[in-house]
Amino acid sequence: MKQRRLHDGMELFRRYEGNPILTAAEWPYPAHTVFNPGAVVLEDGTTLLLCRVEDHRGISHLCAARSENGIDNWRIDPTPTFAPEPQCFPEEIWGVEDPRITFIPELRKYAIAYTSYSRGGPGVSLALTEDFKSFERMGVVMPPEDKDAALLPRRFGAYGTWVLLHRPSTQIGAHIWISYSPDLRHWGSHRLMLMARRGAWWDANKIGLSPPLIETPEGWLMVYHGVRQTASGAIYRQGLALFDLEEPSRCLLRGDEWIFGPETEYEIHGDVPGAVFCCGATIAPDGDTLRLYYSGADSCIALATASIKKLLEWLKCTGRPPVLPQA
Ligand code: BMA
Repeated sequence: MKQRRLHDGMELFRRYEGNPILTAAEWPYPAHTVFNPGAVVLEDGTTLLLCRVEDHRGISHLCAARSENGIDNWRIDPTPTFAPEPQCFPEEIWGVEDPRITFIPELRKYAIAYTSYSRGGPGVSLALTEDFKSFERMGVVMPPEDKDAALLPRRFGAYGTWVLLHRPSTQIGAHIWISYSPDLRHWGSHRLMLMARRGAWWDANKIGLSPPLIETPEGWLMVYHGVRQTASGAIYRQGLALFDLEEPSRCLLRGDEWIFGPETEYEIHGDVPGAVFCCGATIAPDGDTLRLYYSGADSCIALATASIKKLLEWLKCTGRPPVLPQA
């Protein structure tokens, strides 16, 4: 029985009983849906969610919600915190979406990698902030079609290069790539990091990063989403992989089964039924509880928690090094 529990990935995450934790109904101004928040714990212990808010035109902006305990009593900014600025940044003409936040100790700033929805499709843009009030936009760092990006928090290797994960859509499918930069502006040395599987798999053809990578003593823990196309639409589920601490492009282990998928009413009914999608996670004060802030059906924000130790145990028990890409 014990063995069975350890191998059952679906038991790793526990949904907060008060889900959903944030919906458009709580918003201080008119909003169609709120979802896909970036998440971070600020220096004073406050949890900040930078939520994607879709307005009644279908255009998204970002709005900050803050809570002392990361669970309830959210204080929501009274007006949009980070709105598209297409006059100066034409790539934001159809909105800004899906922020992933990384605190960069060297800069003493938060880096936000977000989707800028341009006429050419979704691309990746970067912005820096110290306080989530004023923002320094760096513009497009990965041209369309590319999304699901996040920075790692420090430089790597002898040349001290910054590292960005992202998900371009190419002729060979939608896989997770890794790219390097000397200055956060110019990116190169692009390479495949994790490939979508093929055929009947839950993560066939299209995968993408969920929250930014989580640093653990065993390696960088990746929660990623896989998209299964079915006759009645796509199913978005979450899976796990582990990467080398010093060489984050090197995958050590990948789980075969998904560990979190749509089940509840608020995950199955909404604008995109059957999508559990995630851009942000934090670690609770106990140092082990991962708090995944995710979207139910692209319509609301919910919370699920898991022990990082147990996620790693599960990966070590059931995961395997990935098969190299086929030529
Ligand atoms: C992805 C992104 C997300 C969205 C998800 C599910 O491709 O567009 O913004 O939440 O699909 O619809």
